[in-house]
Amino acid sequence: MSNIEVFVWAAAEGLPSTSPFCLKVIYALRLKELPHTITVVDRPPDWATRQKLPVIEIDGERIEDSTTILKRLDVLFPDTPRLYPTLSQQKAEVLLVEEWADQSLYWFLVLSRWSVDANFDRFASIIFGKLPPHLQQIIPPAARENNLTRLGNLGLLQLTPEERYERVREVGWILEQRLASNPYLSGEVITAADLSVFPVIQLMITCEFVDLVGLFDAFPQLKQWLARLEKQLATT
Ligand SMILES: N[C@@H](CCC(=O)N[C@@H](CS)C(=O)NCC(=O)O)C(=O)O
Repeated sequence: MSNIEVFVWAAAEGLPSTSPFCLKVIYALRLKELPHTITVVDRPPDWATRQKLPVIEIDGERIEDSTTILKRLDVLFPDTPRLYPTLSQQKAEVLLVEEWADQSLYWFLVLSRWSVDANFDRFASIIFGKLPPHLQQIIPPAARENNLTRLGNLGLLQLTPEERYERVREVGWILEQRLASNPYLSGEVITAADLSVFPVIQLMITCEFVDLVGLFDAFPQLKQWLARLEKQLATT
């Protein structure tokens, strides 16, 4: 049996991490039923050249980036459920959705979490709450500033609250259309597409973002998909 250790940002709100990329990897390991250790850290290990999480160590092999990790899991464990289909057209579709989730959808989570005061306060009390008082004055505002700069560079801070709400509502609508004829985003089985989108929506709902309250309630297929994944990806 392989020795697998995944390094993630803090657990919170009943979930094993606050990071959708970390959740994506944890859920992939659960789907494949691969025994693993989850190590929660407050900074990436020194060997992580990109200084981002998640990172994983599999029998001494160190891998960075959630997409690279998921692809490697399919190679290393070919007898477990595949995350990427073998047929080219289906695989292309999964990669497209994964890229959209990681590079576009993800930033709407960052936008709500770091730019809306009530959301930030709740998040900060969880992840920075145990810092000594003198660091509480320094680290949370610096981290917030850093993320606001990233959001500004992407042009997302220019959106009005109405535009932001509408963009996320449209995400719900897009997913609802995709799920109209299939139980999962790319067909009959869970793939990397579901594992990339699901954690972002799950965090948006679980963290009770005040700017997005009830937004996904209007989409019945989406709600069923969320419930299905929550059940299938839960620990037994
Ligand atoms: N492309 C990377 C993105 C990972 C990523 O952005 N992780 C965030 C947490 S959600 C992080 O570690 N941020 C720390 C930082 O940017 O300082 C992946 O898919 O793993």
